[in-house]
Amino acid sequence: HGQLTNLKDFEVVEVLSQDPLNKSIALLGRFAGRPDDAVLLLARKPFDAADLPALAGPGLELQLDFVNDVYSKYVGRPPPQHSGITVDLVYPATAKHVQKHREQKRIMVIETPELYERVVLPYIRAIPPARLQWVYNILEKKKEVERMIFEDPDPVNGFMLHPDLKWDQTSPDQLYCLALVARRDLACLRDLAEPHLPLLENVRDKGCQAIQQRYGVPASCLRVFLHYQPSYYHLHVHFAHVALASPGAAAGKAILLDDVIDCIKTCGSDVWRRRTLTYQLGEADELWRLLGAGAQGQ
Ligand code: M7G
Repeated sequence: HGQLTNLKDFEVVEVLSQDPLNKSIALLGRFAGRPDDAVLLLARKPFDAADLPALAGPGLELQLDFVNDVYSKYVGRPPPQHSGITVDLVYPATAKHVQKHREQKRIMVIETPELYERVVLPYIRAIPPARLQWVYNILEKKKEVERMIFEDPDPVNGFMLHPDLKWDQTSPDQLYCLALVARRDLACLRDLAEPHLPLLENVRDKGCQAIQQRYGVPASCLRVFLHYQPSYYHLHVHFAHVALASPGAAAGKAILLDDVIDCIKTCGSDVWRRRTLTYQLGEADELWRLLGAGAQGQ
């Protein structure tokens, strides 16, 4: 699909989830006359201090709600250039995309090395490579080229750093960037061992440096982590501002890159293969069924 200028043909089929705190909503919909599903994510943008003179000034139209003593409340209508919302569209969306955004019961699962070898590894290997197309598009400089923050082209220890889809790049205290490693043979945390230490340290050090240079956010303000389980099995590292409290930064999902590195150094090269890993899964996740998560005692 190409570029849209409006959503006139979009029909909402279902509200998948809502997050009043993050002021966001996920919708399932279709475009008139087309059979494919679309996932549409809408979110209110955070305030940008640079917009304030225009926003908290003559441009803001006020409609009174009430006045009581020194307290008053209004509904404000900002000028159009400051009332933008972020709109993320996945189209055509697979059942997997829909399921990922649908409100669902969550459960903690305990993955032993045996479960990993027997259930999770075959699951990862069976994922169609097409699901990583967006990653390869970035690595081959076919997409998001002008968004690139940094590149280390080394085929073994190299990586590319981009703003994450989740971040609209307005406020540095919402910073969220993503490092995609250049090599394609590492799927996830379980694959990491001693030979990968130079890669991991390179991503951490040069990634932090590039973010400091571009956005002025120092390494001490960055939460640098991997996901287990990730959604995409091409090794990547999340760089999020430490002030961001997103579910993706929570225990049971995020593992700090420094801990990944230190664990290999202190516990041995194959530690991430030997460890039992506990993490959260959504009920709609394919792995939930494969791991017999319902049968794990919940
Ligand atoms: P993950 O740990 O595999 O899964 O992270 P999660 O989505 O459950 O966290 C993948 C990361 O890649 C997420 O932070 C996404 O927001 C980000 N991401 C996903 N896509 C499809 C894109 C994309 O097309 N471009 C960019 N820049 N980031 C993406």
